[in-house]
Order: sequence, then C-alpha cells, then structure tokens
Amino acid sequence: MTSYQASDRYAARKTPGGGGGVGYMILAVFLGIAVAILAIVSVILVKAADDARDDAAIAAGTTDHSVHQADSNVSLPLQSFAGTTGENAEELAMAHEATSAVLPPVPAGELVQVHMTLKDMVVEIAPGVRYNTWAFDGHGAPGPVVHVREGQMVEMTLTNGGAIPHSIDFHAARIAPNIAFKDVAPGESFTFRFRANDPGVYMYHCGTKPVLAHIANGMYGAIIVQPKEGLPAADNEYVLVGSEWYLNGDGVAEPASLDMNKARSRLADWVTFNGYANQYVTHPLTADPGETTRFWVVAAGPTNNVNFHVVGTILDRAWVNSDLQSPPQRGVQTVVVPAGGGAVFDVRIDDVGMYPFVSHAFADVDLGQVGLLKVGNPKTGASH
Ligand SMILES: [Cu+2]
Repeated sequence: MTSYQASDRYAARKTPGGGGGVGYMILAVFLGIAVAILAIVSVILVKAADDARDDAAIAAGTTDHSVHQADSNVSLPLQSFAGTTGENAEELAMAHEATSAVLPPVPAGELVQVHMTLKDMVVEIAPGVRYNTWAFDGHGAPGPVVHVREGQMVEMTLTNGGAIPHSIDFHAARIAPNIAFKDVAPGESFTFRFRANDPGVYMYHCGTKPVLAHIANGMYGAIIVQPKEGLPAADNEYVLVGSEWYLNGDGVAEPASLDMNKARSRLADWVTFNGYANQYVTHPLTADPGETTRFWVVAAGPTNNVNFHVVGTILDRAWVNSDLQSPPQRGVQTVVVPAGGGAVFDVRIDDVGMYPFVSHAFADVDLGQVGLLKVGNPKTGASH
C-alpha cells in the first residue's frame, strides 16, 4: 500500500484532481501482469512446440541427434532437389516400367478379401531418383487399386511387415476409426470388414501419427466403389493417384528419405501421378479416336490438390467430388480434386493427337505431375 500511496501522491502532483493518476496506476499494474502472463505463455508454447517436434521425430523414426537439431531449427533454409535426376534421365525414364493405370476388374462374389503386406522399400520416383518408402503391399506408392461394386463386403487384412506401427483408413468406409483404423504393430496382422455402400472413388491411407509423414512416405492408394447400376459405358478406364514427395537428399547417389520441414512447408521436390514423375509422358496412356476415356482421380497429397485438366479438350462429364449419386457436370475445363478427395472424368476425343493431362497448378506440372493421352497414332509429340 505504501507504494500505491506514493504513486498516488506523485500522480496527484502531475494530474489535476488525481483520479487520472490512479487510472494510469491501475493500467500499469494490469499491463505488468499481462506482460508477465505473456512471457509465461510463450515459454510454455515454445516447450510444447519442441515436444511436438520430438514426438514427430520419434514417430517418423528420425530421432538421431543431427536430424533433431536440424528439425528444431526452423530458420534453416530448405534445399530443393526439384529436377535433379540421374544422368541419362531420358534413357532411365524410358527404361522405367510405368505403373499400370488401367482400372482392374471388380472381383466376383459378395465378399472381397484384400490382403496387403506392408513393406519398407526403396522405390524410384523420378529417373534415377530413389526414395525410402513405407509401401502398402510391397507395390511402392501408390498401393494397389481396390475395385469393388456397391453393396459388396470388403474384408481388409493389413499385415505390418515394416519397422514401426501402421494402419489403414478407407475413406469409403462408414466404421468406427478407433477400432478399424487402429495401429498394427510390426509383425502383426489386423482384419476388419466394411460394406461398400457409397459409390465413388476414394482415398485410402495410413492414419498413424504423424499422418503427414506416413502419407508423404507413400502410404496411400485408391478404392473405387462402382455404383450398382453402373456408369455410362467407357472404352478406356484409367486410375490416377496424385501425390507429392519431400526429399532430404537428391536420391541419386543414395535413396532419399522424408524431410518433414519441407513437408510442413509444402516444398515438394517431385509431384507425380501414380508415384513416378512424368511416367505417362514417356509411356502415354492410349485411346482410339472417338472413344470415351474415363479417369478415376484421387488426390492423395499429403497436401496438394490435383487441378485436373486435359489439354486440347473439355471434360464431357465430371463427377465432381466423386459424387456418383448425382448427374455429372458437363463441359467443364478444370476441376479441383481436393487432397483426400476424388473425382471421375470422361473425355471423348475424336481427333488423333497427344493430349496432356495435368494438374493445372503448373508448379506441379514442372515437378512431374503431367501425362499424355495418345489418341490414335499421332506423328508429332506433345505440345506441353
Ligand atoms: Cu503408416
């Protein structure tokens, strides 16, 4: 009280009437308390952020000291390896066997059993660029296409042949995720069932924390649920899963692994359809003039959308957001397929030629998310 009285006297000298002085005093006391609280809160937040990074590093298996230091120093410049390939990139690209984009048939019967054995493996994601993935079913990324008909029962068994816990989350399922999408320990298997009652093209992915790391390491794929009554006939049906890669090295001399800072900062090194940059440029998908080609597209991310567009034509039918219960939109130029979403597109092309399909976010084209639909036997190459 002594200091209050002293200040009050001081205030009284400075301020006629003295009332304003008391107001300033109270304000000053409040400001002092606020500053102290802010300081305490900021210390707590910094500690929480540091703990979260530690958790992420542990879950991502990157707990060695050097990685942890780099991970904590968010001001470090992030190095891009975009466009860095092995030597003779063209020959390597030609030698690479393109992932089949052809839609597999629906298995017969009421029950569809799917068994994936997860494996830690090195895959090639661009010419001469290797990456350490966590791969569903030893396929690399994406995992196998699951194709069922509306009403079929899906029985999913995940065997974890990897080094850390993993899980599988089907966007096509209506099921308690804490039960069905639970973590499966290394060496163990887990089976769950769901009835595929909602037609569409959906993402599946590992849902183990940090999900960003598990998806970025290749743990995703597409499940297609054909509507019971079917869609209009198509002559060619292709599945495209868009995704991006964040590398901690160029992957040429030795396989790269995930750079979590780049994944958080959305600084992709490569962006792909079906896991390999530009693979359908060197190995185009095909159609004959006058045929209808259907694209089943999933944007697996982990973060990027696919802004789907086919150069040189217009999307005749677009089942946006893979809503197969409503009539499709018609005559659309570009459709956003959101990360974690899907869509279905039909194009009927009459003229012979090379028709690029892209994500029209062109940074992603530059990083490899482009392919060609070769209609007939054109004499010249692609425009884009
Ligand atoms: Cu996983």
